[in-house]
Amino acid sequence: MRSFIVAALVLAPPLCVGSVALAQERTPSPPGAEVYIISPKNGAIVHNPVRVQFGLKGMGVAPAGVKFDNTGHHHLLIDTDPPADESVPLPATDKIVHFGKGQTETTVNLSAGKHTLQLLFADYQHIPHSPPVISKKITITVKP
Ligand SMILES: [Cu+2]
Repeated sequence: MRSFIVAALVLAPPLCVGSVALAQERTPSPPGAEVYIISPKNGAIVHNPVRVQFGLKGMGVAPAGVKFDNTGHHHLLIDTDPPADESVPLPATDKIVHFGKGQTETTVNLSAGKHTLQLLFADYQHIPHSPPVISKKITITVKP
């Protein structure tokens, strides 16, 4: 019992420090880091399933949960803008798709018509780096 209390006291301070640091310090991205959509190209007319290939320069891919300098994992933004608050973990929605296993491509099925695609890289906790590593937004047209 006594040792349990001691352990709790020892553990408590680092947890507090960690949560404060989380709110203030984002994982830095190295200068020149770049994420981009290899394919499809901006303006492409495509059919389902749409194969999307992710490009990355100056950083490495690591699975979510694995903390390693200058790494992160891809997020595909479909028909949406990046969240305004980039200091919190990205939500997982139909429009913000996480590739936490370290995938570098995917296939999506989209309704016929125009769609936008954009890649946002984020750290092991799904929080965008500082400065954020984000691709240009491309527009594609999906044929019925
Ligand atoms: Cu993620």
